[in-house]
Amino acid sequence: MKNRDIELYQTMYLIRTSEEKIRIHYPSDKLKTPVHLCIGQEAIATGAIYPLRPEDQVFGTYRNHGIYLAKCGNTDRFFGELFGKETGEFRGKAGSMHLCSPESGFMGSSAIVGTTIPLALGCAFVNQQKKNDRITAVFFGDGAIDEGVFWESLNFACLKKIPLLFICEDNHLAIHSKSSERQGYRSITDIINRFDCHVIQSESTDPEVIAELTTQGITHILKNDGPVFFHFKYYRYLEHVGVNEDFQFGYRSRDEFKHWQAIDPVDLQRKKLLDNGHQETSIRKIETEILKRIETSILQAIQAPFPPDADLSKDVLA
Ligand SMILES: Cc1ncc(C[n+]2csc(CCOP(=O)(O)OP(=O)(O)O)c2C)c(N)n1
Ligand SMILES: [Mg+2]
Repeated sequence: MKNRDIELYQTMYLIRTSEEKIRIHYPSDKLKTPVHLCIGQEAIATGAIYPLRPEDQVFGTYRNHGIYLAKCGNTDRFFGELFGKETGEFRGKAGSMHLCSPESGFMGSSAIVGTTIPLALGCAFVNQQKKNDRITAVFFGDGAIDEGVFWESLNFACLKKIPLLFICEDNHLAIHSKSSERQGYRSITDIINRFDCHVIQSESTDPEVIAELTTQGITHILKNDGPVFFHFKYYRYLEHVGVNEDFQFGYRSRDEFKHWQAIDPVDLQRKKLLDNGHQETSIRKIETEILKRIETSILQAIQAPFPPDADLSKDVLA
């Protein structure tokens, strides 16, 4: 893993810059989809997906841009989908909230909280039956823990030692509701530790730390020791859905944000690259290449045709 520091930075820079571009284009109404941005959260998808192999599988939520870009990285199909075009991953029908790319191992995402957890469980169960050593990871927010299906899935996974990584991305918010207003317990990890489940927790915004912890989880799974629950904390920089800051609504304060901004994952990793001896010019070169790639994909998406009207009811179950 000689270039791990730079590879992780490239992925995080790709995610951050793609979303910053979405912020610019969103008000034009050309993006035909609501967006739930993951700015501030990049280290988790980047670090957790890094040790996975191409054949390993991931599931996500509507806040999935980081997962898509870390696992599939196809900016042409990514922006094509967001702009609702024929060139999109699902020819414009999935939008941001249902992005996935099964051939790259991104198996599904959904707007309905908690729903991909049992799908991931089923997928991991198949892998276990086939003894194919594939790993499945499911990303979900702290709000999904409020859903019964999370507990049913966790219970079954522990009982049957299912090779599944439960990755909880905890921003302590479900839209505007804080965990303390929703949860009748203090520590989720204390509770899950009572299950036959390996628990790993971190507040780190360093993708190398997340990658190390995920590697530990994978090792646990490959020994057939059952599922792993990761509790990763982060801070959502922007509003729940949309592209703006929302500190004016009073449900959270800018002071809280400042603490997390000081440990911003992208900035930290860039500083680390310089400390590790990478030259400023070579970092800039990488950034410029990624930026160009994103701009080209956006331009292509804007120019691409919409799917024909006749396709409206194609691939739709009714
Ligand atoms: C089953 C279900 N209940 C309620 C909603 C409305 N809803 C949409 S997003 C959301 C918050 C989920 O929070 P969390 O899982 O922590 O994810 P985050 O947005 O913080 O990433 C809720 C309640 C929904 N989409 N699905
Ligand atoms: Mg949340």
